[in-house]
Amino acid sequence: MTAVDEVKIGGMGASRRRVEDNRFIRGKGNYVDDIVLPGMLHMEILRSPLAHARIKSIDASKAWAMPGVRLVLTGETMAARNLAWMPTLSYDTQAVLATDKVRFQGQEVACVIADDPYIAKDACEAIFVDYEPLPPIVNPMQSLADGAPLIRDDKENQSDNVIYDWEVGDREGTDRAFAQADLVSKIELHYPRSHPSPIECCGSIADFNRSTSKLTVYMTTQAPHIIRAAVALVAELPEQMIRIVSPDIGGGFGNKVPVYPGYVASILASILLERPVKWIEDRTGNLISTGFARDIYLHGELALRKDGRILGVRMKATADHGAFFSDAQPSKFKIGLMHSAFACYDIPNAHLLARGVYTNKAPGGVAYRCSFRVTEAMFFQERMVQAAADDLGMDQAEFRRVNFVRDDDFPHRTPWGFLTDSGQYSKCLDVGLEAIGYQDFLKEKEEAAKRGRLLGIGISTMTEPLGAGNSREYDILGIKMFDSAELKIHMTGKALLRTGAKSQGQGHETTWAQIVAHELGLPAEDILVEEGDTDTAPFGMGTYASRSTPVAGAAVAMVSRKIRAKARKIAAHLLEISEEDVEWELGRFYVRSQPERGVTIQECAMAAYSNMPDGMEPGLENVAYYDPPNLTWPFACYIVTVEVDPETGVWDVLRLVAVDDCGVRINPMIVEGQIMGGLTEAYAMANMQFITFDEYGNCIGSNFTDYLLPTAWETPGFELHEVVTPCPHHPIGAKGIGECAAVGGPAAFVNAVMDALKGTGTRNIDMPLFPDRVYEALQTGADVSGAPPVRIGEA
Ligand code: MCN
Ligand code: CUM
Repeated sequence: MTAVDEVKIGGMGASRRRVEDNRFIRGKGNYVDDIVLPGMLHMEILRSPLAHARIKSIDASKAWAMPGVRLVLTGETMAARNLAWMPTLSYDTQAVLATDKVRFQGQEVACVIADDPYIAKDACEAIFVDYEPLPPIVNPMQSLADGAPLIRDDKENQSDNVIYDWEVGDREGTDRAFAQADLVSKIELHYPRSHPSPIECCGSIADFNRSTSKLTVYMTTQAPHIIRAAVALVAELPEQMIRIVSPDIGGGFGNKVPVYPGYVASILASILLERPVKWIEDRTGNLISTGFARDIYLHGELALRKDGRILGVRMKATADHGAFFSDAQPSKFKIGLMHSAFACYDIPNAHLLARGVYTNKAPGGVAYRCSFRVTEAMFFQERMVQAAADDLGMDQAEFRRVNFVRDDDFPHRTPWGFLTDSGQYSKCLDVGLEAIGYQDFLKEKEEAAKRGRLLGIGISTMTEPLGAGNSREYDILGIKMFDSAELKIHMTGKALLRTGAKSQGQGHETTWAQIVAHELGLPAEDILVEEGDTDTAPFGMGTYASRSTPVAGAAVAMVSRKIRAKARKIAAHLLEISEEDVEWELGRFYVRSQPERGVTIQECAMAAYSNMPDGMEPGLENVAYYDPPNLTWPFACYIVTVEVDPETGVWDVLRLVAVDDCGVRINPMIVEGQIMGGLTEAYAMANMQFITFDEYGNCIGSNFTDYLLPTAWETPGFELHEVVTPCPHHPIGAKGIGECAAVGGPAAFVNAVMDALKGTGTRNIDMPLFPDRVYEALQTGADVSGAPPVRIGEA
């Protein structure tokens, strides 16, 4: 007998087809809106049309009088139960339903619960709110100006619109580095707001059962256990009486991490009415009120030596958080992991100064395919790097290579204190340059220029921190960041695996089974994976920051090893030898001196229930909680070539080469899918996705005719390559991949267009690089800002 063939059983490295697609491609997914409970009522939200206004009064009498209306909730109703405000994940407060003022367009003002959603919607429109308009603020410059109206006058010690001032790094050392520099390269950048816009909007069905006192909430959440804890603490309900179920999720991308007013209101409504209450957000509601990301202004400086070495980096970031500071991020860090910027470069000195401000916009800064502000960090980094190479007159690939952390330099401590542990940065760059035909393209570009054609090449290289925690450094509201897996091997050798993560489309049902197959030799198809129900799943922090593979995936490997350790004892018993004489090969234990005498893992499973050794606890199941020693640090190199039409400013992608190193790949096909999805989003952000605010605070881009999602038609082709540097501390050597391409991609597109415009004087065009912006740059040779307009005059 020989060991089972790992690829055949769908183990690690197999491009196993996604098991979840059996239901998804048949239209049989089970999303929140698919769930119908007996006696279920429907909730709609009335939102503010104004960005900043005092609420003088709310008259809901007409709504109450409409047939089929069961309940109208306003700020006043909520306040009576101490629920008008809720804590955010960043130690701020957020209005559930407005009481005093509205602070952004789209803010939740009232909720109607009725027999059907149409009645609820009509009744919302019958509510009369008397607003007294106040001057709206749509950008931080305005917000910080003298005499700016105070947005958060609800907060006791708040006398201006500043949320935080935060600093990290060595200010003096960095100043010294700048004093010694041959050249200082400076650039002003704005990473505009963007929106995750998952296909399924947010929603919840709260079902409070008075007779059992149990509250069940089906909801679109990426982190069910955190929600359970939040409900227990905020609503003061006993935790064992709360069950959060996150069924199939139609994409999350970070949109479904925070706690939204709609969830809270539906829960209260169900408790008051003792009936299930469903809230399903519409598209505009999703786009204008939930999940905004980015919106950071940067003044960046690099201290450079003539030979190309970076001596120091200075970043001054101003983050526009909108009306409430509700970022989901580790507590210690005010501007997320912005200070992970430049981690792939060997830089002795760095200093980051960050300021967060309130504006009259929806809460922003919620991560969108971004491990806590890492998308902004890497975008700024790579835009600064390209500008610096240009300022030095140095080749942009060479400039990167000169400054990369070398392969023999790990573990490497970054100037902002992160520890990176592995990578082959130059190799990835080489693979990319080779694939794109770098030298040939430079020649082609020169030739084309002679004929008035504008070609450009953009590079983006970065390592990013994926997989929070470890628990020493990472917590959210004090809850330490680790994760879990529970594995139950049934008598017949089939298994049930549950984790504390929660897939939103990433394919966990497929890949987790592959890890078990790799560890135990059970066929992947024999392992059922379940996530998302707090009554059954082990406690975990959920899925975001590409933490599932680094943390929950590691727990899957560890729990499998616990099972294997017990199975080994059973094997020794079955083979009637001592445990020391038992050897393991995939799927089978055997006698060391007699390899043909062995028992399969399935035989051990049967024995665990029918023939266990004396004194052994029956059964074959276990749970593992995994607290990673470090983050994982995947690396990526994205290279884009473009042609810009000088007459129109339109730019087309010629080629896109991606080289990703996410360590060992569990399922290469799924990894490639993640990369392609991320590159598509990166392209959308760079090229077409525009969601902003006019001077009155009206959200522009509140529907899919204005906020564009790229289809296969617009999206360029991708050429994917891989390099594998196993993660030294992860049990199976894997690093996260879920966000890399969305994080590193945007700068490659912008750098390519800016490279085509080199010599015009323009140093930056803010995303999205619309043709009119590119055209303006070509005409003026100046930078083109995409910041929302400052309002002239009074309200
Ligand atoms: N994987 C692998 N080998 C690796 C790393 C990952 O096979 N070395 C597989 C994993 O097992 C998993 C997938 O790739 O099936 C992504 O894994 P990972 O990098 O661990 O990321 P998460 O599962 O934690 O997913 C989160 C990440 C985030 S934060 C956003 S945002 C995002 C993303 O995933 N949202 C997505 N990709 C998404 N993809 C879909 N379809 N939908 C979303 O909402
Ligand atoms: Cu950062 S968006 Mo994802 O972490 O869910």
